[in-house]
Amino acid sequence: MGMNNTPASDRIHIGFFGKRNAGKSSVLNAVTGQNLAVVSDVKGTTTDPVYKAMELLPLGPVMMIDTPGIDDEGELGALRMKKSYQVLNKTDVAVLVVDGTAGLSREDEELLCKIREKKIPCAIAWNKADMEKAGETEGTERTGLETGTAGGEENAAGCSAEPGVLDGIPVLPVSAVTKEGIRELKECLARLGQTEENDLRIVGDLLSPMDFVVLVVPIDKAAPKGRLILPQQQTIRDVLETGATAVVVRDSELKETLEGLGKKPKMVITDSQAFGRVSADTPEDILLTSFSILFARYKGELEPMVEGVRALDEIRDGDKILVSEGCTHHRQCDDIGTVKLPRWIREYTGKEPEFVFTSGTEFPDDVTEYKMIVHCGACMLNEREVKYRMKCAKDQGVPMTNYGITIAYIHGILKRSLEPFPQIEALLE
Ligand SMILES: Nc1nc2c(ncn2[C@@H]2O[C@H](COP(=O)(O)OP(=O)(O)OP(=O)(O)O)[C@@H](O)[C@H]2O)c(=O)[nH]1
Ligand code: SF4
Ligand SMILES: [Mg+2]
Repeated sequence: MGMNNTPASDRIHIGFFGKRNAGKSSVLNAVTGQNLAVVSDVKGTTTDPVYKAMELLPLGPVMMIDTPGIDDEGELGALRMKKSYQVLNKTDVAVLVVDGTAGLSREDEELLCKIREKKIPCAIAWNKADMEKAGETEGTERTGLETGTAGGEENAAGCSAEPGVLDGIPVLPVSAVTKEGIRELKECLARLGQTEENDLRIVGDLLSPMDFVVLVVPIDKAAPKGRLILPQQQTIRDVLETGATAVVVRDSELKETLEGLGKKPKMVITDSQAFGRVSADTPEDILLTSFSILFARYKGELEPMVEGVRALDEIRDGDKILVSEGCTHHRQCDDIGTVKLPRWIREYTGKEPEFVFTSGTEFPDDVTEYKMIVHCGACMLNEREVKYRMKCAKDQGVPMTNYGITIAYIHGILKRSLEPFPQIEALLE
């Protein structure tokens, strides 16, 4: 089935937020047409974010996320709220579900503030419209969902918004029970989720049709069985899309392959871990770079990450270094972050820094205690989440870099691997 082939990190993340019992889980179920999330009249039913990858027409591959209520009480409640706010960091489109019979609350307003601050496209689902209707006098039939009309504007200050717009955010009356307004909500989400076509390429913009590119993929025990990892697949795909030729080899076959190719390749792209050997086996007149550098550039992070790695030269004994991984099940990352990287950093700096590790969705809000942050390749995180983490670091003045760039820097090959990008290479001078 095609729909499961889109990597989670490339899916548009749609998060449903709101107070307990507003009907977040119910509206999510109605939008997806599936019973994905548990619904009940007990407040606080959803205690952990629930993720579901699916195809949502007319938008395409999405990640639907149900969240715990943002008005929870007590210590456990605070923890649940924190989880919801963490989801917000990776949300591309937010749906604020409001119990229309109760109106907009202080918690809703606070969330809207955050959503605006983060510039997340948002819609308000004014839920339980079926109940509202029961209380209405006959003949006051609403005209529906004229998104963009000024009708709701005057509600901005008050708490009794009606269908229309609230501070530029569309407000849609829906009922998870009768399904009224659900189709309109879906269409609205599709509009909000449309990202500007970006023409960023992984490597294609550096190639011409019929160029040869040699990709070096070590098949060691850390490599997943029976397949290539996603960044490798995506790079091959991008090479092919350009009309260039991808030759894929292990590091052990690179030298002979280059000799036997009969044509000088435009570029060699290697896994960072094999950089040492690959650099030695690749003649100086062939451009050499790594998957992680290409991906950092693709995500717009190459420059800050290259700047960030220089903090290694200022490390002293006892300085704290945060090593952060994007997921908790990471066969392909194996012991790089926890074992090898700390060893290499100790060897390179000749110092004894203190390493602190986080993984998965944990990423500290306050990173001021760290001298630098070394993040994994973040292949499982979506763009918004990575940008959020980088912004945290930047706002607090903490240099941040990634594994691949750190490994290349420590082994003295970063400069060479930046050759295809002269402006960024210049940062190392
Ligand atoms: N009449 C009516 N009831 C609804 C509607 N949507 C949800 N409900 C009811 O409201 C209650 C709460 O719904 P949930 O979907 O569990 O609410 P939630 O926001 O996910 O709540 P928590 O997970 O506890 O934060 C349930 O009893 C639902 O049946 C609606 O559109 N109309
Ligand atoms: S690079 Fe990060 S997100 Fe990707 S598998 Fe490794 S630890 Fe997980
Ligand atoms: Mg729920």
